[in-house]
Amino acid sequence: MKVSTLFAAAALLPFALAAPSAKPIILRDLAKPRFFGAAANTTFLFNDKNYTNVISTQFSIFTPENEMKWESIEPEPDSFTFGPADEIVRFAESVGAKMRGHNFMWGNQLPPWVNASLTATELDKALKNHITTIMDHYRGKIYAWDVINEMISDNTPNETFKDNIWTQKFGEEAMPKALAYARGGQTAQALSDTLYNVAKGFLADGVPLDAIGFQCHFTLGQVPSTLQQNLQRFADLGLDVAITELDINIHGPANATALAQQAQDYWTVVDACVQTQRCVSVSVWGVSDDHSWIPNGAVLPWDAEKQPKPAFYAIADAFEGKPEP
Ligand code: 9MR
Repeated sequence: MKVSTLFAAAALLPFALAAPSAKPIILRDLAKPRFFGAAANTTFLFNDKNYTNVISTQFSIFTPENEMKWESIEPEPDSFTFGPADEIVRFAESVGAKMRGHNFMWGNQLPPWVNASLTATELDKALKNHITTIMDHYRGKIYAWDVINEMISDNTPNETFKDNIWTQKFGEEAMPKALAYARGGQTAQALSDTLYNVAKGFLADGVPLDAIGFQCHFTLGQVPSTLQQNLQRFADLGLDVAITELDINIHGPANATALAQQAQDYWTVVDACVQTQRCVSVSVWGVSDDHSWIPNGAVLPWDAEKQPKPAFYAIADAFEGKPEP
């Protein structure tokens, strides 16, 4: 009798000691019916407890930061390394989150064997095999694929497509080819008019394009004021749209003023999605500032200690339809 009383007392203790706290803010819940996502990275997934904690609770969709890129997943011809990407897919399943696949056709992070010495026919065969093998492996597990990544030239309107192995070998047939092999899309602003015309032309030609992803790697204070309009015009073509790689680079000291501006910028981007009926998700490119591809930009909604920054609360407000901070 005495023992059980003691147990009960011990079990109650933590609750008794815990300060009464407000309901935790869970962005994946606030985002509904949209998804709130992050780029996930196996280097940190189970190796940084606080990262694991945030990534397990806040997101409803993940993009592998590098694990599905060509050099990682098919480093040798027809020899696939699915392990690390599978790890993220299993993790997503375990927390009830969806997956974005990233990516099939890109000029970067290609293995040495995918090079200009391949003939167009050989490259075509390799592309088809790459896309179909990976899609077969992940059949039913991927909500959306970034089939095409960064193919519109930065030098538009002088040039429509980037100069890379795909455009060198296939010319303007490159993107339709990838989409036809995958049936699926991705890209972004001054590029946007070009992309818009390309997308419109594709749809008129019956190319199976479903959606456009907008990366949104922005500099502090420079979110385009036309973002929502831009999302809307693609949506009006009958395409789904998504914010796929959001981060805001402070480029300087992360003082209170910068953090407040960053919060406002995050709010603006998330609100643009919320105001666009066909915008299906907002994904941040990473989770916490210490594990970003931009090492010193304080770009993400959680700081290096995995504490929520003002941007985190601004995202919550935007998903909830509350005014900007
Ligand atoms: O965040 C990724 C970083 O870890 C890689 O080193 C880099 C290699 O090119 O790619 C980064 O992710 C890119 C994404 O795949 C496509 N859009 C731009 C992202 C940032 O460079």
